[in-house]
Amino acid sequence: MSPPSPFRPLEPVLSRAKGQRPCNTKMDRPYLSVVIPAYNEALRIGRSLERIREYAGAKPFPVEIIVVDDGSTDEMPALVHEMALSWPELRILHNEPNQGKGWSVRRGFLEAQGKYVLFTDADLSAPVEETEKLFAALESADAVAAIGSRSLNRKLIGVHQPLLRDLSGRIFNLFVRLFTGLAIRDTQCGLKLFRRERVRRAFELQRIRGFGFDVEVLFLIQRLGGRISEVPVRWNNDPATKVHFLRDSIRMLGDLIAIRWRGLTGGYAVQR
Ligand SMILES: Nc1nc2c(ncn2[C@@H]2O[C@H](COP(=O)(O)OP(=O)(O)O)[C@@H](O)[C@H]2O)c(=O)[nH]1
Ligand SMILES: [Mg+2]
Repeated sequence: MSPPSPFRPLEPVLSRAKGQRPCNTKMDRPYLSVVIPAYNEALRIGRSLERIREYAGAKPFPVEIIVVDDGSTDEMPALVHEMALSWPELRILHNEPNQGKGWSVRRGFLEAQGKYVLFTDADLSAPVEETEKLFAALESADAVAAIGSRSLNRKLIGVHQPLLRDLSGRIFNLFVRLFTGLAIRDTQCGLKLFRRERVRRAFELQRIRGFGFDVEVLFLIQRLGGRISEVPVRWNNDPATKVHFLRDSIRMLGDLIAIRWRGLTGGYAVQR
């Protein structure tokens, strides 16, 4: 893969008079939508949203932020509502009750209006600034999805995942390749950028509600003829986790079997 070029907007959609302040108001159709699935993230989301606000504020285009509160029982919804009072581009959707990360990302994606949709974990283990690399890869690889990867350049990993998670991630990836034929080294990184219209169908067809959804969406994008670019990104693992290792590993293996089964039996009704 060619090295990422310095970021520049993909199209001159936002030509503005010189010196004019970038207009980042509710009136503008967003160019980028940032979808954040969040479950009981009161302790982490405030700081992450501030960082995203800084990132978005430096962009010459409108950015909307969609937090999908997945039936949280902590203070997170109230906290986000409060931040939204002074940030009109921020909104929050509520699931009642908890539906799962996959279901939440899908909901946020289908609500998003941007030409591009970024999905990021609430803890920003992959820093939001790495989105620049994803934009560059979308452009240079003529891809419809650019996905962060922790496997392509290990030197970019500052704080690693715990050994057991890292190892199980590698084994999971072998199963992903075996079951889906996806030639991707890391399907699970929580930073992914999409051209919205080009991958919309894949998200509509997505059914997996939990942590295995990334594989399904990528599988569907590929099935529908879209190109996926895998991009090495920085990663500083936040050790707090909502993942129940054993329960979720078993579920994710079940997800792979389901994807394989539906793929073989025409269960996705994919029409290219
Ligand atoms: N919507 C939703 N998001 C979840 C759920 N569990 C975790 N998440 C989100 O998924 C992202 C990654 O979770 P995290 O606990 O950091 O997982 P890890 O980094 O893989 O250990 C965060 O944005 C979480 O809020 C859930 O049940 N529903
Ligand atoms: Mg995390």
